[in-house]
Parts: sequence; structure tokens; C-alpha cells
Amino acid sequence: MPHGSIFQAPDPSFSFFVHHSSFFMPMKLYLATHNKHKVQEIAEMLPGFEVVADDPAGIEETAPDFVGNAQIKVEAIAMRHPGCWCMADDSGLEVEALGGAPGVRSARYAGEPCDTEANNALLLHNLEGVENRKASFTCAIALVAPDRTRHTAVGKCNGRIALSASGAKGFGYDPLFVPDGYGETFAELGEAVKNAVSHRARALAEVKRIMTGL
Ligand code: ITT
Repeated sequence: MPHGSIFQAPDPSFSFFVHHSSFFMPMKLYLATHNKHKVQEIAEMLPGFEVVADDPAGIEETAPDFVGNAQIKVEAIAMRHPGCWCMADDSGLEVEALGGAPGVRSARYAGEPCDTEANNALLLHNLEGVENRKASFTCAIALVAPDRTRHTAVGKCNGRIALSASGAKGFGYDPLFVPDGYGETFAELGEAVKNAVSHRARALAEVKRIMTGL
């Protein structure tokens, strides 16, 4: 854990706070998600914030792109937290040889409810015998600031799909995704490398620039 200790509150409103100093009052940032892995990664990359998950349960991600779906998710929780930072992350994997699939359907590629193993198996099946393994992860972040201004940021990470799954770290398609410049999957490389080069890291770098400028 590169940044220190993480404290986790009980479900359903789980939170992560990356602690740097004992003389430090963290600011709450509400993240519209049910995905604990996203909460943990974002908390690691936004030190100084206590990242609290608020599940926008029941809303439908009907936008045709990642930015639109991130905006739908953040708007579903923003009214509940006046005067606070609110954020949503919509992300997914796009595979060149599959015309950009699974794309915005990444979580439900093999059907509902989300089944990570089935998604990964289907992806490998659909790429059987395919030489072009180029793929990219995209992360769109929608932010509502305490002054209620709205902002968006997008980060992308290029790579390729491995021939088989390897590694146990991370989540989702991480056991299949080899980022450019590396010979192992995100699930093998682990959080230090992932949080330095990932789509989420790049979108959050832009978010930090936005936050600093407000
Ligand atoms: P919330 O909508 O509640 O935030 P979710 O997991 O359903 O959680 P998305 O709708 O954004 O999130 O779907 C993203 C899917 O894309 C996710 O379920 C993974 O399968 C995949 N994905 C996104 N980021 C990833 C990452 O960093 N590593 C591996 N897979 C990722």
C-alpha cells in the first residue's frame, strides 16, 4: 500500500481514506458506484479525500458513450450531497478487432447481472484465432464540485488482449489486458503500475487539474 493505511467502513456505504498525516482532516468525496475496486483505486490516487461510495442503484446507463453514462450516475447522487464533491466513473474496454466492443457494455458483455469470469471468457472466445489484439481502456469521470459546477475528464490506456487470463490483482478485464510498454497483464503488474498508467489514473490527473483550478 504505497500511500499508507486505508480504513474501510461497513457496507452498504463503504468508504476508503488514504491516510498521509495525523494532522489532516480529509474532505469527503462521494463516488456514484457499487464497485469497491473503483473506490479503492480512486482513493489511492486522490490522497486527501475520504472517498465514500453512494450506489446510484436503479438508474439505467442509457447514454451511448462513457461520458454520458458518468454524467447520468453523478447526477443521480449529487442532490443527496449538497456542498460536497460528487464524482462518477464510467469505464470500459474497447477491442479494435471487435469494432469497439464490449465498449459501454463492458460490465454486461456476457449478459446481466455482471459476471466477470463470463465476460472474460466471452472476450477470449470472440478473439480466438484473431491476430489483431489491440485494445484500449477508457475512463470517463463526471464531477460535481461543491459550488455545483459540472466537469468531465477522460483518460485512455492503450494495450492488447492476452491469449489467456493471468494474474489475480485488480478487477474486471485486468487479467486479460497488457498495457503498452509492458509484458504482463494489469492483474499481474498490480496497483503501483496500474495506478501510474491506467485510463483511471489519466482521467484523475485531469480531475486534479480541474480541482486545483476551481
Ligand atoms: P458502477 O457503474 O457502479 O461504477 P461498474 O463496474 O458497473 O460499476 P461500469 O458501468 O463503468 O462500472 O462498467 C465498467 C466495466 O468495465 C467493469 O465492470 C469492468 O468489467 C470494466 N472495467 C472498467 N475499468 C476497468 C479496469 O480498471 N480494469 C478492468 N476492468 C475494468
